[in-house]
Amino acid sequence: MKRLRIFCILALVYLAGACEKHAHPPFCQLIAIPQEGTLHTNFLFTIKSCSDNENPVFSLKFRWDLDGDGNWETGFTTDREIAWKYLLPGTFKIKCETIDPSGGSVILENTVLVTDRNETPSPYLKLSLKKTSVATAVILDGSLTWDYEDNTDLLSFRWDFNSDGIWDTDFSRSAIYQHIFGQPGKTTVTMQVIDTDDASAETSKTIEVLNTDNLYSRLWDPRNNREYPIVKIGNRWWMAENLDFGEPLTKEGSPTDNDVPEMFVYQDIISNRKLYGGLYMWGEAVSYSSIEKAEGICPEGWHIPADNEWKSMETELGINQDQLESISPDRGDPAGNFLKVGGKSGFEAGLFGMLPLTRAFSGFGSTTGFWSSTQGTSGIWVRTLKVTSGGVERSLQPNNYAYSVRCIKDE
Ligand SMILES: [Ca+2]
Ligand SMILES: [Ca+2]
Ligand SMILES: [Ca+2]
Ligand SMILES: [Ca+2]
Repeated sequence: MKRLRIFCILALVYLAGACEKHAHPPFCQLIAIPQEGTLHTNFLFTIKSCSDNENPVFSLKFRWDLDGDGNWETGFTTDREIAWKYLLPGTFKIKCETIDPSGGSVILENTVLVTDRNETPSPYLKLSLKKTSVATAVILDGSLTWDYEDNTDLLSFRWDFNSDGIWDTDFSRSAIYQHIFGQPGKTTVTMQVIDTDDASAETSKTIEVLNTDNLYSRLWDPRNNREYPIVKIGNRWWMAENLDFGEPLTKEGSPTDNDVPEMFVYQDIISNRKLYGGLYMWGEAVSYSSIEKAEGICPEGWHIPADNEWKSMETELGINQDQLESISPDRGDPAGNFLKVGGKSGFEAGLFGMLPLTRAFSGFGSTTGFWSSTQGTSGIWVRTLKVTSGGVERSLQPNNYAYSVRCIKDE
């Protein structure tokens, strides 16, 4: 009898201990981000760092009262995160009841402050060009600026074209402004926007302004989503950067007429294609067409310039009729300098070298060459610029050298 009593007492103690053990509630943290916001703030409430003595933490479930009014906004779920916006300002108590499968439960709490203060506008500025000239009007477009309380047409904008801290316009309701940057060089333009409740914000963009009286614009090539600056010399538009389109081969590779545009990239370093464009054998440049002004690998509506189109451009740069036919390396000096980076034509030819038959990249920093689509008796007409000369060399070169490509817009 005594034994049985002892056994019962032990059993009760054990069961009580077990029950007590099962009563252990889970432990978690309730984080609110941010702690303070407005009627537009998307608050994020997260349950973190859970532990539970008896159950795996993934078995815990949660339900939420997000405004402290005692009504649960959700049922029990395993989601540990909930986003919430408030319709009225105030201080809100957030409660999260956490239960484990053994029936243990705990209520976690946090508090957020919601005010109805005015939000500052979010300015967004887009420039119609990344590169421009001192002669070209650029569209400064702030129309994608937005504000929680005001429509964009109620916002006011003003501009500091050189970011010297002195506003160059008054406030105006127009989000779009046209401006000619008269100073060459890199310049930063700042737009300030103010809402009807006097909250303001600023944003800036940098633009490169070239010292040429020729007009600048841009060409977008949808084939590889590449944008090029373009310049109008005389009455024709030229690419103001080397073409960068095609599949790179290493310098030992041999391009073929295979419907794949193939090119070489300086030093076989792929990232150089962005900086210097591709180097193309002539067949690839003209897509194996022998027709003058072939579109070749140019974007639609553009083509590989004919020898005569180069000559027309050179005439604009002051090369006279007698010199046009010359094959002297110094032909038309200083027209070659006008074509180089920083030159007054805006053509911006960099001396990025070429790839001759020896298959060693050569001439970087000292020379560059551009194809024409015109064949001569013993080669292809090419234009070459050199660091040692102010001329534009016009020469016949083998079609299996690799030169840069500048496309010209169709007439
Ligand atoms: Ca509630
Ligand atoms: Ca506002
Ligand atoms: Ca200014
Ligand atoms: Ca090919």
